[in-house]
Amino acid sequence: MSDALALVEQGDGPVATVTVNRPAALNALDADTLSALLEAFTTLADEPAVRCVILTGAGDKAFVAGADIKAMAAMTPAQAGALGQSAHRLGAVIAGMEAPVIAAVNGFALGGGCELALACDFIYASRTAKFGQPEVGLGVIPGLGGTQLLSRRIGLARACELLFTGAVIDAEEALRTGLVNAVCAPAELLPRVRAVAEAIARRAPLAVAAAKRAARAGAELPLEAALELERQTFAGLFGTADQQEGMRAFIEKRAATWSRR
Ligand code: CO8
Repeated sequence: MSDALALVEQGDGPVATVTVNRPAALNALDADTLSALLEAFTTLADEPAVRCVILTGAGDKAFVAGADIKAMAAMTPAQAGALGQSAHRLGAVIAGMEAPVIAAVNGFALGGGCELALACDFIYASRTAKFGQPEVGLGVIPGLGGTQLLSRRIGLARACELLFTGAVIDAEEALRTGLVNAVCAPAELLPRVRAVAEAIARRAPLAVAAAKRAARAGAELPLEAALELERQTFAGLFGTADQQEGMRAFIEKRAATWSRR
């Protein structure tokens, strides 16, 4: 395996896989790993041929075991602020890119690792996965969006319990709370996520991008404004070549061929 901190595999297909690659440190995020991830996602966001991205961790033990505690131990507030800024920038790139991003959580997703998974559009987990925000046990709080994203995913009270206790939950509990969409046997995780990613990649590109935009932006708006955003986005797709092709293909009982126009 290459020694790049963020491995990107794409081949000729529409699905790219990004692997956080620091297995000796359970894929903990230091500044270099964050930069490598930021560069990988920024590049993928600019590639229209990429229709869905899978994010996972190298090895069979961890997705990401958090921010690198050894690197953070001596940080000043200014250095921590800079780290938090690149962490938030990474979350913003994942949220803002057209292609959906699926986290395939194959082990520990703790602290920044749980947050990185939450920054993705949705999460599939291996039965061995463990989730938690243990930061309060280290004298800090989450810094990659966890104080905000966790409550949006599982509700404020459940999020507060995890944030205040630092408790670690297993994949089944993560499934029950809605933190993850599905739990699979370890060997089935990547094939299953790949099948979901390929199903997404077969759908109309502009429509998938519009659905992601409307769902994500709308979730931050009052309902009326969110529905207005939906109306505009829905109407804006009419007249596109893909809307015409998609509906014609249905009527003619054939598969659609998308042109991304
Ligand atoms: N940082 C640095 N090194 C780590 C980390 C980490 N988060 N996690 C594991 N490692 C290293 C260990 O130090 C060890 O290295 P070495 O062999 O050199 O001692 C190696 O990975 C293997 O780990 P363990 O021997 O500890 O493996 P175990 O199976 O015994 O335990 C655990 C696995 C339970 C996951 C354990 O490693 C652990 O508790 N890790 C720390 C988990 C944690 O507290 N994470 C939260 C960190 S704080 C945070 O994430 C703040 C988010 C800020 C976001 C903004 C920036 C991105």
